[in-house]
Amino acid sequence: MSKPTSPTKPSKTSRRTFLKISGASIIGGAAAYWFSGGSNGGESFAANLKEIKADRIVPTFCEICFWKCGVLAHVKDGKVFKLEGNPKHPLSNGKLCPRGTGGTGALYDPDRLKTPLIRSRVDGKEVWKAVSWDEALTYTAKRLNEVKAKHGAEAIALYSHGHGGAFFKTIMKGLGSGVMAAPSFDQCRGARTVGFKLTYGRAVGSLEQLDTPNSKCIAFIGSHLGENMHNTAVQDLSQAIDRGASLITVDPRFSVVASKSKYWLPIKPGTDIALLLAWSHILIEEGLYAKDFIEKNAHGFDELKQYLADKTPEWAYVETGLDPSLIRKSIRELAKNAPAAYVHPGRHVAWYGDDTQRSRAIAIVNALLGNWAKKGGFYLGNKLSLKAAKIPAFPPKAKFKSPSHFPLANKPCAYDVCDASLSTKERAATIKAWIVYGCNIPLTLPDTRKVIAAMKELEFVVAVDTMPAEVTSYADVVLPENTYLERYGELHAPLYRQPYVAIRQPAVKSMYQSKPGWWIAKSLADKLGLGHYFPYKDIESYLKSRMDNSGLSFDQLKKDGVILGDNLPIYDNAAQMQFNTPTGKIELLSTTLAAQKGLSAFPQYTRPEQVPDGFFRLLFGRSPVHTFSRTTNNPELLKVMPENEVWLNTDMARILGFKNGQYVMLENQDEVSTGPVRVFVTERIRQDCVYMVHGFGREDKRLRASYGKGASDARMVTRIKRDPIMGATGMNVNYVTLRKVG
Ligand SMILES: Nc1nc2c(c(=O)[nH]1)N[C@H]1C(S)=C(S)[C@@H](COP(=O)(O)OP(=O)(O)OC[C@H]3O[C@@H](n4cnc5c(=O)[nH]c(N)nc54)[C@H](O)[C@@H]3O)O[C@H]1N2
Ligand SMILES: Nc1nc2c(c(=O)[nH]1)N[C@H]1C(S)=C(S)[C@@H](COP(=O)(O)OP(=O)(O)OC[C@H]3O[C@@H](n4cnc5c(=O)[nH]c(N)nc54)[C@H](O)[C@@H]3O)O[C@H]1N2
Ligand code: SF4
Ligand SMILES: [Mo]
Repeated sequence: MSKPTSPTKPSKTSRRTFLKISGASIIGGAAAYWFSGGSNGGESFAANLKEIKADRIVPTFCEICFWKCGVLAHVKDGKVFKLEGNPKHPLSNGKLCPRGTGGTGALYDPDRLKTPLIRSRVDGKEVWKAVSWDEALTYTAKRLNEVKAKHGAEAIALYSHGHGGAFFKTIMKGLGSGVMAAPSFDQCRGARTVGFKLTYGRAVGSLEQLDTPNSKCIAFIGSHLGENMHNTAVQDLSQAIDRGASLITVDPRFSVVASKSKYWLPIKPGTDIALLLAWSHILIEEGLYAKDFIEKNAHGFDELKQYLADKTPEWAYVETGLDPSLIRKSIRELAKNAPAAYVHPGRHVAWYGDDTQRSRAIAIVNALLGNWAKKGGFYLGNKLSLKAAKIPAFPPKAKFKSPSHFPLANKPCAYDVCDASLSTKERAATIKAWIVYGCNIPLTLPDTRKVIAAMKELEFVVAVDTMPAEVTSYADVVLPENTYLERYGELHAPLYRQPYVAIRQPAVKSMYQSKPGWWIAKSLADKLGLGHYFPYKDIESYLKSRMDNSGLSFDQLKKDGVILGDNLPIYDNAAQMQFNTPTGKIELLSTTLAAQKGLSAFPQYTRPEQVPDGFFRLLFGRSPVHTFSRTTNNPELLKVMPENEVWLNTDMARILGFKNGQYVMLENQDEVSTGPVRVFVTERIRQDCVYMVHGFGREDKRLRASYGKGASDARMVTRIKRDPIMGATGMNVNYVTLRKVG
């Protein structure tokens, strides 16, 4: 294939206005960026807001994604009419992202779950029966206790994602089951955690410890910040750009951040390790690496140098399709600005099955740049240590017996839990019941077909959700949680640049029969005979006691939504230069991996499988106005982006006869299909791949606003490549064709 067109250099003005996040006007602003790329048209709901005076303004934090920005909910006549960023909260600084602003759509979505439901049989037909909470919880407890009695506690698995999961983990610990899985591990950032732990002895946290506002040069490897809309990360990047930082974007697609970059490297998908090794090679060969820093802090430099000797840019060119001069220029740009320069570690890294080693390769380039605990590089952050509540000791946890073995998977892989729930010719299922909290498993795990088969085989499934999401369709019991705007939740005190504690508290009363997660978990625990693990009357008294015991004011927290801790040093701190690795150094050479049979001490590059003729590699990512399937029925956000599209290179569209806006079906290598979905014809993607936003192609008819809109990338992910180190499910290994419809 020929090389994609090179990016035009962004104008000064377009750089300056890069994704500025403002208060209520945000939808128009961000949408303009997104839609200038040619996606669906949209209108600003925020622009319609009249000057209404609130009866009260309630500080809380957002749950439209997992970043947890501080929100001010403006309430009038018992209704939330506006959400704004809390100026006191360090994650929002008075601003929300477009999705956060549209959080009222989650609250007032007419399709919400309204009552507890039990799957029942009437005249031989399966129906949902609306039941009381008492009936639903009594039944759930009975079924879970039956499974435990028959198969042991380890036959019960929990899937959770989101802040409320903690309450359900308490139930699991009380039951004595250690089978607690989350898609944020093997479908998301687990490989990054393990890769950085192997190299630096610590993970890059959920709030990535990147000193972006002070950075002079940043390289993004497929991290599409700006479409990936983590509020503070985007605000920080906007500041860096204002200060003249140069950006480098490595992406097969001309992403929003690529359009703001000095260099775009339109890499052949799946070849990033080759580029990263060549970058490291150049740093060493040209003597551009941080010599003193490496000498003092790193282990295995000489071996690395030797390993990289033949990993030249010319070698990488053959693999990546990237011009050697572009490879040289881009790494010299990073080196010139180091240590105030970094390669972004990414977040969703479950791509090609080489994910831990790719994360290690990123960690190694950063080590060579000497940016650890440096201004403009990685900072290490601090957190407030809040006192935990006193509860009785838990029984010993029965461990998950995974059907697969990954030496450094430090928690159960979500995929393996599903695998263990499904009998095969060789083995019987060992997992018999699921508790699912806030995860839409059929769209989240690879191979929807397998998830559905597992859910059908399970003896019991209870789903706690706000929406009639696909996962609820296969459950026995559905428990309607209220939205974050109707409930209290656990305190939030993360590791960050500035330590703080934030509160989630209700802005309005619970709607319908929905209940807060803490209440559901506590009431279920009572029925299971585990009530002693929730030794409080209500959550307010629990939160107050935690704050009191930590010497912090609960009243002030309720009033401001957040309390800041002391600003401690975050750079050049001796304590931060201690590395919790076997050698006590930054392990360029991983002694842990070297000791494992079949694993390699350095990141090894393997050429990805060739895309079969007539197919495109399927890539996927985020839209600034949606979060996975969480928001694709949100009436406010649907106004801005009602369906997803499939990006197809202009030349390929011409050759194959596809027109912009035309609807097609997607079919993959396993003859699974999804759609119809609109084609977006663009020069902004390589010829060998197509791209779509995850979360659309909804399949439950109860989701009236989104049912059948767009296509499901999840349906196309029928193949995976596992990371041999920690089990990440590489999902970018599927191929699709486009079939004309109508
Ligand atoms: N094909 C494909 N698969 C992917 C990805 C991809 O891009 N493509 N991305 C991967 C990544 S990075 C991640 S992190 C995971 C995300 O995986 P999930 O967290 O499972 O993502 P969602 O689809 O948002 O599912 C969230 C569910 O929670 C429900 N929900 C929303 N708010 C609440 C609430 O307040 N309480 C409760 N109880 N439920 C709530 C929603 O209705 C929805 O059913 O998916 C991974 N899987
Ligand atoms: N608006 C919004 N923001 C979000 C989320 C959301 O749902 N909505 N979800 C949040 C979550 S949980 C996560 S994990 C992050 C995910 O966001 P990111 O960490 O940014 O990661 P991905 O979604 O994997 O990245 C997709 C990008 O990688 C490119 N890509 C695909 N294959 C390759 C390749 O082989 N090499 C390179 N170099 N690039 C490639 C794609 O073209 C695309 O631009 O976003 C977070 N932010
Ligand atoms: S980044 Fe956006 S959606 Fe996520 S918590 Fe913040 S405001 Fe909410
Ligand atoms: Mo994620």
